[in-house]
Amino acid sequence: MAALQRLKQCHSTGIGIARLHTSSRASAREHYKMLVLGGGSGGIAMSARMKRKMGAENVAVVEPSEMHYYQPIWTLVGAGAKSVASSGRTTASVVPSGVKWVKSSVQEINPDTNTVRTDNGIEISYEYLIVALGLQLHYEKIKGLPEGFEHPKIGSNYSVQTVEKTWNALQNFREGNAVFSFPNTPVKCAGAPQKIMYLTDAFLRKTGRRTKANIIYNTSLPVLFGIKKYADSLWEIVKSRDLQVNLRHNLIEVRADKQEAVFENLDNPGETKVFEYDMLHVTPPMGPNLVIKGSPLADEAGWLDVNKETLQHKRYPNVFGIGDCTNLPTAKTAAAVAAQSAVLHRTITKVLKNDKPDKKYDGYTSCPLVTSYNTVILAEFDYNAQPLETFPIDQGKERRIMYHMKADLMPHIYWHGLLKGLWGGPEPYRKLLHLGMK
Ligand code: FAD
Ligand code: UQ1
Repeated sequence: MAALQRLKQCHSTGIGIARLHTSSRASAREHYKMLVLGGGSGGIAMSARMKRKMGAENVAVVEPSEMHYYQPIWTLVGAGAKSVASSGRTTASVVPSGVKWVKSSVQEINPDTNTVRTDNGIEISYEYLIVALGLQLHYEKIKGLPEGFEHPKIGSNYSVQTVEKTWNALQNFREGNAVFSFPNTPVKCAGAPQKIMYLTDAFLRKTGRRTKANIIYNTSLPVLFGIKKYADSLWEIVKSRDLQVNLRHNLIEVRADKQEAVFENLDNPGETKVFEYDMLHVTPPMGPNLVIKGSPLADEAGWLDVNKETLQHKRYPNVFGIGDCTNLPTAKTAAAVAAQSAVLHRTITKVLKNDKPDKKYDGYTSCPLVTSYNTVILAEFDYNAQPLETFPIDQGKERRIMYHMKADLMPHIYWHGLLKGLWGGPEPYRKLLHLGMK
């Protein structure tokens, strides 16, 4: 109950899953050469890189949450293959030593005066600013949520408060419909809404209940996945495992007391369809961070308006962006953050020397599409929606080795590589592995 209360509070205040802090230990010093907003994947990776570049005493990161989560593992937590505890570490342990952690929430960004105001009224000025505020989840945009999560049979891998509810619902499934949704907004990790469907299918087969289940994926999109090569593979899987896919279906209401989910048909406005469920997995609508949306840094839609090659802000040259909060036209993932962190490091190095940024971000992003408890299709692609694969094998195929990469190797790369500012994505390995190949 308390957790759900917090979920409601967080969504209305726009702090995502973060816990609110009313006190800050911001020191009397309120100016930093490099100020980083947000201590998630991008914010911590850039804090580590900036510490190396200019010394810890010149860098501060503003982040209200006591805990830092490795969100990609929540797909496996929702399916009972990992514990939620394994996904979190304290923020104190991931902020690079010596870098100032301002434990509060940014309320206002004023790039014309180079200042930021926090929720406890502190004004911090900066010479350079990196914005890494992530995106916001909007469960409340679906009628009946988030309070519907108080009922069983419903879960969501997208929030730490609801991810274990997915596993509960899966274990308690008896017969009927298992329904999975994909919202009518941009999302982070666009594969995650269907990964949990494949894991559900696998779990029900393993436990002998698959014949009693209709597995239904209702997506707002007109496609199963945005990149043709991987979509083709996924359609094959969907057909061979008897999974029902309904395109252009958008979840608008959950009647959790009756175990009913209401979808609208986006191709026929006004037409709605009610699905009874014995298990429902919700991927919430998502949108830009409201602090950015309310600032001069936003584009028309509210995302941070950055140059898609250099990650420098289009109008404020001392402001930079990384990750889910930006309007970079690629899929929002931690893999993209990794590649962006290397480019941004280089851009800032050049800007500090009054040189022109030279390294260009190609839109690299990756989505390990978990298709069972021991297989993954490793999608990797760029701005042109073209596969940009690391390994010289066909990654459109389901592979066991890629599952181990996702489940066992990637968390280490995240905690000890990306967050330490040492992992800038697989580009160097891709080049090495493709030596001599066209
Ligand atoms: P985040 O890591 O979300 O960090 C944003 C930070 O900003 C948060 O710590 C937040 O507390 C803070 N913040 C927000 N508002 C304020 C404020 N006002 N003031 C101060 N701080 C604030 N990616 C992959 O690469 N591979 C995957 O397999 C994968 N699977 C995923 C599965 C799921 C279920 C989910 C939820 C995500 C998955 N992702 C995956 C996506 C990945 O986790 C994100 O894209 C990545 O974490 C984005 O990093 P970020 O720094 O932009 O945002
Ligand atoms: C990656 O770099 C990354 O960031 C740390 C992820 O986030 C968890 C990923 O899921 C993937 C797939 C990559 C890309 C890495 C390789 C080795 C292909």
